[in-house]
Amino acid sequence: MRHQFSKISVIGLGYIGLPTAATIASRGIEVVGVDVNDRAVSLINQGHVHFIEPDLDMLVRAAVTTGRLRALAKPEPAEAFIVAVPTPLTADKRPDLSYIDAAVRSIAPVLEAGNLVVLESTSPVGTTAQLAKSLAELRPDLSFPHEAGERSDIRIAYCPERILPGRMVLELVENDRIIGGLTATCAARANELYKTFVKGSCFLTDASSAELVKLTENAYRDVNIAFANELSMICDRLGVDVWRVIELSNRHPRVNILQPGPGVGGHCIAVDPWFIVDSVPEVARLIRTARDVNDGKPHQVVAKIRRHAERFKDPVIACLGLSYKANVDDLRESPAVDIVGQIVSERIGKVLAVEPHIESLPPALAGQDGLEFMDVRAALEKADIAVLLVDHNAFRSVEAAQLLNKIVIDTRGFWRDRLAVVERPN
Ligand code: SAJ
Repeated sequence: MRHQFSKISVIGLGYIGLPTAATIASRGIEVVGVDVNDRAVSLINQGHVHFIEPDLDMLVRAAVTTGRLRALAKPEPAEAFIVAVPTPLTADKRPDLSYIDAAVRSIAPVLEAGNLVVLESTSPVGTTAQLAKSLAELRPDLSFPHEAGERSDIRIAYCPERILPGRMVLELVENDRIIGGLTATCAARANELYKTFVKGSCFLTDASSAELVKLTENAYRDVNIAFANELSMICDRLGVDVWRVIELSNRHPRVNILQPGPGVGGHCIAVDPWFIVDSVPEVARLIRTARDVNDGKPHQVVAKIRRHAERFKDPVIACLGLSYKANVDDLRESPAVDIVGQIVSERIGKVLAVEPHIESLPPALAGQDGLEFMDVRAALEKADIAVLLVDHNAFRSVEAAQLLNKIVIDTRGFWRDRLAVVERPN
């Protein structure tokens, strides 16, 4: 067994990099976090976080206070580099790997023989091999596994993150990990790194398989959510309660249907299946269709709101929740933001937007006529139509009396118990 790591660098201090960096630091290892966002670097160095995630603030504060976590704008030498930068989609739904390219260029000058580089960013199959080639071009003085095999100076592996926003701090330690090495030695070295903080099992494989495992996990969930969303549209047409149909179907020992919603958001499930579609468009037909079904759901919600709003002269519509899912402040790819944006731009009615996890409207919605940001109580007092878009715990306290005599569009089935006692004009 090689020596333990004493200094690790994490490139990218976002949703994945920051919890990873702080967790490794909590194991007594020196961690240097690198980010191009000056505000994030400065906040972290003061022991603060730049997004909300349960328990992360405490973890980061402890790591910074003990001097084990430092944030910098540029990498410095370390024994291992974990690359956790975004891999968004381009406008034509293709993977944008420019952040990985920038990370490669930033670490190349400080790489030393014996170093390990692990890519964690969700990536199309072949990206880790390409990362090795790019580093080799920038550092011809070092040998890399795609050419030198087991004798390479630099070890390179892929280890996808799998943590669920809202449970990140826990899942980072508890979840099993998949480690794909460009060689067996690369995988074994990465395994040593992850064993310093992962309590779950680490399964070793090759880099391409590990890349596809990550995409498969999220595409699988997307397809299953698409089934639930399609079912909700079928039930709407047939006048049947989708929540009850799912509840009862799930009493079958081999059926486990997920929950319909206003659409699929976030930076993972709504994005990653496209990486598979982009690689093999002629084969990935079901995965592609699931994306289309889930992307179509917000339009169906808007159509429903439009239909109900037509009954009012000047409809006031309260939209509860803007984040992409419950109890997080993350608005990325949020169907709720799309829905609110569409109602406003189509001038369906006056919109009162509520999101307890943020302080003001996001740039995509701010400053628009006919849209106000307010708390849930005020919004429900004024609204003719109440649309529940996110099942935040904060909305549990809404009482049946606050929904009385309103049109209620509950896209998550969250208020079913209250709606049973509310007189709901239809
Ligand atoms: N959603 C539904 N119905 C459901 C479940 C989810 O409509 O029954 C919606 C949510 O409201 C949200 C979207 O799907 O808009 C995605 O939410 P999520 O909780 O399913 O997943 P993410 O995007 O927060 O995190 C996923 C996780 N992947 C899997 O569960 C396979 C997480 O483990 C990954 O680490 C993460 O993607 C990632 O970073 O890839």
